[in-house]
Amino acid sequence: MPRSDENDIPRGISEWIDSVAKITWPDNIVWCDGSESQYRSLIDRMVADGTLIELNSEKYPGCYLHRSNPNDVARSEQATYICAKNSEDVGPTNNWMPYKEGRRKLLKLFEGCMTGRTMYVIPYLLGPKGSPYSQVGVELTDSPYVAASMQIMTKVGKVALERFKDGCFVKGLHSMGQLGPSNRYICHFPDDNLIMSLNSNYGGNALLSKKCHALRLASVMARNEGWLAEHMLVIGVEDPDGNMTYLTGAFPSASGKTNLAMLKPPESMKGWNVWAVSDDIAWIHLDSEGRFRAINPESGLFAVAPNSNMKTNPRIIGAVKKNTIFTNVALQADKTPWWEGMGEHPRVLWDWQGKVWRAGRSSGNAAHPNSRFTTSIQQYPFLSPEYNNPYGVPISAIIFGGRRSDLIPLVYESFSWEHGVLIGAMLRAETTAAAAGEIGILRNDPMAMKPFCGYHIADYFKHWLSFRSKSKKLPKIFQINAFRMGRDGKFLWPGYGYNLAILRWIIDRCRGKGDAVETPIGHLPTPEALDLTGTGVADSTIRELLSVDREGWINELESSFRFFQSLGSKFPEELRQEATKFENRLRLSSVAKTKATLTAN
Ligand code: OXD
Ligand code: MN
Repeated sequence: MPRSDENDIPRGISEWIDSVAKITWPDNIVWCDGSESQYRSLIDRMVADGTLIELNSEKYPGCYLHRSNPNDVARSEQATYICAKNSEDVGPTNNWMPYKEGRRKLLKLFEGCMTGRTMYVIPYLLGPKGSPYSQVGVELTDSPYVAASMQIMTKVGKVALERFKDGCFVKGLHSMGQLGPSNRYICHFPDDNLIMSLNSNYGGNALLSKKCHALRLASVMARNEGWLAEHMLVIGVEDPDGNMTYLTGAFPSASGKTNLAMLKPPESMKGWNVWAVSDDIAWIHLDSEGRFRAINPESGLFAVAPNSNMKTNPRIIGAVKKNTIFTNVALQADKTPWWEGMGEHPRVLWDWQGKVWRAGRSSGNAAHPNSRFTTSIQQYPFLSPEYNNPYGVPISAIIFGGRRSDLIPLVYESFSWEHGVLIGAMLRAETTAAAAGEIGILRNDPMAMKPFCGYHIADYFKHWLSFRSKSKKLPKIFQINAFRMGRDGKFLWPGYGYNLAILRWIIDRCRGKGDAVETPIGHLPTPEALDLTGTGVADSTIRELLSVDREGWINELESSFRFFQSLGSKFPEELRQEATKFENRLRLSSVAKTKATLTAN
């Protein structure tokens, strides 16, 4: 058994490491202590063997480029399984592998897979130090890229072991294997708090703290213990008087969540600011007064690079210019990173696979559309001062969103908690490059959790509904859509910094202000209730953005009914009734009435 610098390695952990070493046969075992010197030696080793390329040390100090195996550049949803005893525990939105089969199959595949390699032991803490909501995990991996990235994404070493008190920790076993698509598995065993991941080095498949622990396994724990583990950003919006309102937002992968979390207010909204608590994941607990309080379990950002620029996310551009691991971006001659949407396309550069890319001669993207940067969240200059609050921040509103080129208005508010849950359950969004597969396909992604809910999604809806009886201070629920397009295929809304206009209306509504009209889908802002200064959005455009297409919504609801039907008998009756109420509202209203209501205001 390896010894770490810590004297007392809890028994449960050392026994587990021994048992894994017996199966995987690593040449040696290295304990990760989270120290700067160890991070350095991991990096040096990877630079020496070509796993990392050092970037321009003057312009990008402490930054490196990693190029993945080309078949391993996104989350592999096809290869992701929940290994529970019954398929009914897992539901139709997950791949199921029977528990025993999963254990047997994976243990066999892991046999001897670390021969000739080092096994890194990574004890990590998710959440603020000293928080009752934080959790400990231990990832065992033969990937130095994973070991170094985990040090950015979580709190590694002593801080985790100190928190380990009751014998409870999440076990993560990862091996690069042959890094091939065959026999690639990302398996979750909720009954054992165990994750086994093989043959991928991609962040979402291999940094087991992230999607596997903080969402899939944590969602199961949250259901059992009465809290929520969500695919949500968390922000604090500060008004010109210094009042802070905290909001969470669930958006499918690569739908602008990071940009919204890092929104820079436009010139026209002086005195406002947005502080990031989380860009991807929120753990939400009810406090003793019945308020939702959210923490960010993560310590780093693993975000999409393409299209990040001074317009879309000016606040991150400077922050990733030091101590950052870039994955699958393109490389310029001066050894600085480049990606589509960064600015002018250099005439010659190396693409994400290391091939020469020449303007006029090469086709395709130079950077992979899902290329990423991994950076400590501490480097982000507008990190909320409450980021480390062990009890989290009090949430006033939950926002659902996603890429929808049609139908969904710029913003609207639900009538009630149950109606808000229905809006989340009905969420559909266009697929993005974050997961392997076709891009731009509209799919059901309830609460942006389709790939991340570790149990039956119908039970998950039930769990959301259960909060109604637990608190009278639940957040208001909204849906937003900054991606609606006009007939010419152009976005109707300028987005980015101007999304603050949407957030301000949401905050107004939370404070009992903000003019609205009642429509069958919910409360929509009147055009005058939105601060459109500087947006350049014409009156007719804002009316289009706030219009309700009754026929389109009836079709949307029909499609949702089909989806709900596919979830089987576990689908909660309460939600079915809510959907029927919605249908009745739509059918009883006429297009004319809806339009009249909107234009009357
Ligand atoms: C992510 C994702 O990487 O959602 O955050 O895929
Ligand atoms: Mn995500």
